[in-house]
Amino acid sequence: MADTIKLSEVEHVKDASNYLRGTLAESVKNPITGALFPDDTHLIKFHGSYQQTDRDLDSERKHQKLEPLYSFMIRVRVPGGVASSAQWLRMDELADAYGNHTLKLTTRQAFQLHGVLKRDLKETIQGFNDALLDSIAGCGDVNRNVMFNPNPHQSRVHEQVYAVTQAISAHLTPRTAAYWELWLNGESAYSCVPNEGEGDFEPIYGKTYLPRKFKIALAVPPYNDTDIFANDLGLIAIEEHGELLGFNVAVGGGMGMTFGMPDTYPRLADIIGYIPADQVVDVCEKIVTIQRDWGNRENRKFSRLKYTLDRVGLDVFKQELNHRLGFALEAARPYTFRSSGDAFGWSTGPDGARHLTLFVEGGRIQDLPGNQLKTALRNIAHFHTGDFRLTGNQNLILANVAPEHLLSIQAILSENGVPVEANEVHTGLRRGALACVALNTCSLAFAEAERYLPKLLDRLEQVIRQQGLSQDEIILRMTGCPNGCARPYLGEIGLVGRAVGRYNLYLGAAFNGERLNKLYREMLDEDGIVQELTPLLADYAQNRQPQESFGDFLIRQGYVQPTTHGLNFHQ
Ligand code: SRM
Ligand code: SF4
Repeated sequence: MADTIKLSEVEHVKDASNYLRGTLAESVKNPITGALFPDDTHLIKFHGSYQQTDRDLDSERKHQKLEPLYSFMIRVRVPGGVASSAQWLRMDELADAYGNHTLKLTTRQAFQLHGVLKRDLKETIQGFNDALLDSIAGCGDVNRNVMFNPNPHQSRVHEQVYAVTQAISAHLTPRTAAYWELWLNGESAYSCVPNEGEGDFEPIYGKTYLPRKFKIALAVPPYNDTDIFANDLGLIAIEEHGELLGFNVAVGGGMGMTFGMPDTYPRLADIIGYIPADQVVDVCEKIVTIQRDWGNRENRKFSRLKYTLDRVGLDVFKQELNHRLGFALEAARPYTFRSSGDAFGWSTGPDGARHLTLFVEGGRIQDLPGNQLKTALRNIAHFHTGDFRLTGNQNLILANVAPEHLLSIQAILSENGVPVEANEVHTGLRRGALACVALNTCSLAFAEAERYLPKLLDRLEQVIRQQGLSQDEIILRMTGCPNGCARPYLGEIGLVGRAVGRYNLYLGAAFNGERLNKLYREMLDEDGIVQELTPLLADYAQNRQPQESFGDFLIRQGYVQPTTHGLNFHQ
């Protein structure tokens, strides 16, 4: 007799939910509390939202015998990160009307609104639906926002890969009608609404969806600006004579781990072969279904595809994939990644169109004294005829700027104190830095990240300038816990929160996103971080070889051993 499987609690909730409906309708209407019923807190994730509390106020409210200040984060999908001016304006309005007056550009090219009260959830979702945006599958055990940086200045292949990105995203969007019923009264301006009779049938996912989240990213070499190896499924575009031919397929990436559990680890995806472009959607579907059938549904700590792969072995996985496809993957084709960051400032595309990549610290669109970024972008969106492109590094491209708008865009940014050429204002260290949200909204944060990193960088930049490294690109990534939302294990410098004001320091990832870093020191406070990094940066400034990146240098000098696979990350 087969062993009895003890499914995790979330599996039961999904199973009983009638395709993600649960009791969400009643929960949302319940006026007694700002929260949802417990089971619905799992289900609302599939609708793109998390129930959160304001952690800055939790203890004060407890003291006053009040329930926590519940509010909701809503993650709005933007496949490939491309949003129109009208969509930008709508998100800006909604942040003011229902959110905390800021927009977060995430590390997966989505918009996040924070601080939306339960009573405003419906109006908010209807608000972005009117602008043809949705939050379905923003979170939850499904395929998430599909990443691709369609850097408009680069090539025609980027346009072709962007079309593939949209096709994958649409194909893997859940078919349940629950989202449309609950938030949109069964109506939608948006084309993804299920056809009559389809809404209670999930041809790809089935009624319990996937064991865990699933992530896909695409990239066109030499730019790995979506960190494809951090994804469950990464697709590397292979081109010939400026035309897209197909993709190398990489599987099993993921960042999350838990402190004190060495059998959890970050892992980079392994390349398993090549497929022609017209088969890519099918390959994505089959990989998703293998994970649906083989992924661990008992313990969510081990549910991601990376653990499935290390359990069954890459060869068995490949055989199963070939079997489900009915053909074998070809041998992977050669490619080279050079970098994983963004290039800032004005650029010109092959068609002569002009684009401006702006540095957005921590991905947060807000007005600060002396830097009114939110206002500037709102004013630009009123007339900009091109689009707004969110990058996987939390930055923003104003793409396809009409020639007659160039000067006015420049003027608006400068009036509002927004630097146009980040290279002239910030060090390479700050420009390449990523920080996750962490406090005050993330319930899993042990330490600050987005709110604190700018201050830490003020100190580190002094060292950088003293050492003459101002314009050197060095990748630093900080998170408030080991889950890895800013992909810290791909930082040449990775800082991961252990406790309030204390971080583990990881070193030695590759500049192009092809090697993980390694633990160097634990539980450092701010002085400790600066003291540990100062001699390393000085050594780098004096003894590096031409073109040698900081991560490679640290390994050559023996400060850390290279991590060659997730399984030896902790060694
Ligand atoms: Fe993440 C959970 C924020 C990208 C790995 N992530 C969370 C939650 C929802 C906390 C929670 O579960 O209660 C955070 C909400 C904070 C808040 O207040 O907004 C959160 N993750 C984010 C964002 C907003 C970080 C940011 O500052 O940009 C990113 C949203 C991406 C998006 O638009 O979809 C974000 N999260 C990532 C990434 C990066 C990526 O995908 O390239 C990772 C690492 C890659 C990976 O998935 O392995 C990531 N988030 C996690 C994990 C660990 C998953 C694991 O397999 O162990 C969790 C915790 C979990 O799922 O249990 C998590
Ligand atoms: Fe929250 Fe941790 Fe993700 Fe940061 S890394 S947003 S602290 S879950």
